[in-house]
Amino acid sequence: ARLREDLPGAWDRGELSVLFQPVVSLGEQRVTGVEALLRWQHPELGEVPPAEFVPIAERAGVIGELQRWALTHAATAVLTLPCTGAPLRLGVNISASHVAARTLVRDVAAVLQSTGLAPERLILEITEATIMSEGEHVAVDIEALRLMGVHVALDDFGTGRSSLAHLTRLPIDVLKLDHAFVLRVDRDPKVRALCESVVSIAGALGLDVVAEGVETPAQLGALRAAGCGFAQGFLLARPMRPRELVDVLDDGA
Ligand code: G
Ligand code: G
Ligand code: MN
Ligand code: NA
Repeated sequence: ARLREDLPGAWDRGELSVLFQPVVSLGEQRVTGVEALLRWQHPELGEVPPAEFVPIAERAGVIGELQRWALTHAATAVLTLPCTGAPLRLGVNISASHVAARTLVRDVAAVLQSTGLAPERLILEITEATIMSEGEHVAVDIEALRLMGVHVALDDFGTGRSSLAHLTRLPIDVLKLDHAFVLRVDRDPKVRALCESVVSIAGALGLDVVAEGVETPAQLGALRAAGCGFAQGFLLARPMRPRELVDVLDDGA
């Protein structure tokens, strides 16, 4: 009840922030993008994780407001970063009820307009459950976003009801291979074979594959061997403030 009461307006009180976790291209060996991850510093309760407050925002009917703040804040921060190679891409997580609310297209268009971020640089991270479950208009809205030039990533691929057959029908550009696969890719030959198949099918469909939650060199090696194009995880870089990101970008990762 406490969080439910305090969340609305937390963004206007300066209690929310966005961390950015680098996404590394394994081929180019450099940071090609970042994933924006929300943080809430409650004045009395301390840090509240997004897994806790995002569902509260959904139930309280303020997910649109929260997400507009997050999108605007993240886009603005990314536009201040130095850029040597191709412009950094920005991944933003979008929750199911925001897609269901049907304000997503309008909200994203407004943020692109107000910040000046090129649509091609934005990747909306949506879970398969969301893409599949919300009925007819979801496909229509996602298609409208893609027509604007915005990219869509299938988040947490491999959890829930994912299937390779679905991939041919989903309106997506990027596939984010769930942490659960990455955890076992270096030790379990079956998981390794599965990752190789996913990478190969994704390639045939023109999708980029990002491995999530890479924590060890052995995992990274196995993913590289499987042909995975991009990786993200504590081994490569933690979620960080824009100021810290500058150093990672300077290093060329
Ligand atoms: O950063 P962390 O691992 O604690 O994130 C936990 C969950 O919160 C992840 O599933 C992530 O997708 C979600 N999350 C983080 N930032 C946002 C956001 O801006 N919007 C939504 N809808 N979810 C977010
Ligand atoms: O659901 P989604 O994929 O958006 O969640 C991303 C979450 O994964 C973030 O909360 C982020 O903090 C977390 N994360 C990022 N890198 C790692 C990692 O290497 N290991 C683990 N366990 N979590 C990670
Ligand atoms: Mn994500
Ligand atoms: Na994910």
